[in-house]
Amino acid sequence: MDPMHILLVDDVFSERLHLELRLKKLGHVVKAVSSGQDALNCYATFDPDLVLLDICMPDMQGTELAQSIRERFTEWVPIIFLSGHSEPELIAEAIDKGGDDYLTKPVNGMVLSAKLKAMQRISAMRRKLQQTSLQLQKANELLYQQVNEDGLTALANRRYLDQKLTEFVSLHGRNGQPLTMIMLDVDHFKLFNDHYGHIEGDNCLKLLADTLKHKFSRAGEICARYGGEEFVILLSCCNSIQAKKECERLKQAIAALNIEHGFSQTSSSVTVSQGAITWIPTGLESIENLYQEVDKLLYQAKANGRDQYIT
Ligand code: GH3
Ligand code: MG
Ligand code: MG
Ligand code: MG
Repeated sequence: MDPMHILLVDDVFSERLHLELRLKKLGHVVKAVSSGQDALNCYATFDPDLVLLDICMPDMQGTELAQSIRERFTEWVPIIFLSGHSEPELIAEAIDKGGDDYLTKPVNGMVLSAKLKAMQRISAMRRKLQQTSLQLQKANELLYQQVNEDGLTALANRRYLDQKLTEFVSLHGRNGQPLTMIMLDVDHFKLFNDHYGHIEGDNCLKLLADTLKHKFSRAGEICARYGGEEFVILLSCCNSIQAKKECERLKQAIAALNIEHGFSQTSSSVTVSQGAITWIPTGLESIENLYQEVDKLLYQAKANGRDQYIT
């Protein structure tokens, strides 16, 4: 089995040294300290698999130190007490205060090595559990990402947008602040695909998504791929004057990308049309109605000639 990191705490130099040498002989990595405070100071960096803890010490009793370790460090590590006393009440009290086992001094060699083996088994299991829990955590994060993220653009997807819009509506319903929703749609994108191909079309959507991500990355700002070549931006605490400014900035930022679109009937580069609604939510709005409202304005922007916004 793997050697353990053993933190040995004993105030008596000769006893500490004697035990340290025996543990090292058994192949373990040992950090030997003489006080509770020293033990606490080196605990996190040494990262022990086992703590061997003398009970009678002048600065801090071993049982007190065990309690401190349990309080400060959430990860469970076995603690074995060492003591010259073998009264059942003392043993019971020590275990009650957070110890896992108890050895009477002078420590018998066979008992020590048997108990260390038992602790090694526990340590190995603990490490395995930690690994599994880490793998689970990673799998969970990946799952969360896959459930909430659009695969092509890595923007939030429709599912996440619906959830955030519901949350924002309810939050602004309580705080009385205005909420803005912008919906944008790429102009003549079918013609773009038809002439430049679907892969270039995908690249264009990614570029647009990166621009949105870059522009709206603050807390209270959400951008999502609503579907196909349509995107939605939620702006928390954004009034109608600011909303207009944001639409204009977005228009400029997309023009600055200068993505060639020789077949657009609007411009020589890729443009978007935008609809934006700003309102102070009651908290009772249906999100489907909100999408319909903003879509109506977007439709007007299209009908008016595209490459523009209606707020
Ligand atoms: P309008 O200005 O009226 O919006 O015209 P449009 O051509 O952009 O609108 P239309 O709805 O006719 O076409 C949308 C196009 O978007 C058609 C579809 O193939 C394309 N599209 C949707 N999703 C994707 C995608 O993920 N990748 C690519 N390359 N194209 C997509
Ligand atoms: Mg002592
Ligand atoms: Mg569309
Ligand atoms: Mg379009």
